[in-house]
Amino acid sequence: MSLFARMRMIGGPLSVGLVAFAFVFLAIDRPLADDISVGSLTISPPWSRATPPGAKVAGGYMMITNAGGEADRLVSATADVAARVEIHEMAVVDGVMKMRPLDDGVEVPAGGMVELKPGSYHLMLMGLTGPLKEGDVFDGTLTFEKAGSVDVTYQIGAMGSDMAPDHHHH
Ligand SMILES: [Cu+2]
Repeated sequence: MSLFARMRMIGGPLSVGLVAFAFVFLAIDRPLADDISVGSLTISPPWSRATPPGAKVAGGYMMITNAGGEADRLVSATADVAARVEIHEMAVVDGVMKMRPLDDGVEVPAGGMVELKPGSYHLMLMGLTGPLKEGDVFDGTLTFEKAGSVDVTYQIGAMGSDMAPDHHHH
């Protein structure tokens, strides 16, 4: 066997190893968002979805768990990429999917949870200042009737995605 062939035999597995090593580092390098606590509430890392050029609205999603003995209520939100944020509900009315603003916000039941997700309750980010790009983040606030206000950071997932960008890490 030539020296060259020997080197290739060693080099093959070595380069596979290096590629695997690089992937591990990439995975570690990406900061994983943590749950957010405010009062008796725990909020999963909020997320949104990439938008096509010219889009003026985007959704905002998260899961809110209430460990307390009293119901709370998400009453308003802001996002630094949007002129304003509404709280919406999506429901099938006469076979047609429709959404409507919830002026009183959405309840987080005592000892229970509410999930804001595509096709259900969601935040509606209105008047986007620009397209949302996958992999970017933006800041915002959530305000609860009892727990008060909390700063949050949204991760932007793929266009049309129906789960949080870091879902597979859990
Ligand atoms: Cu909506």
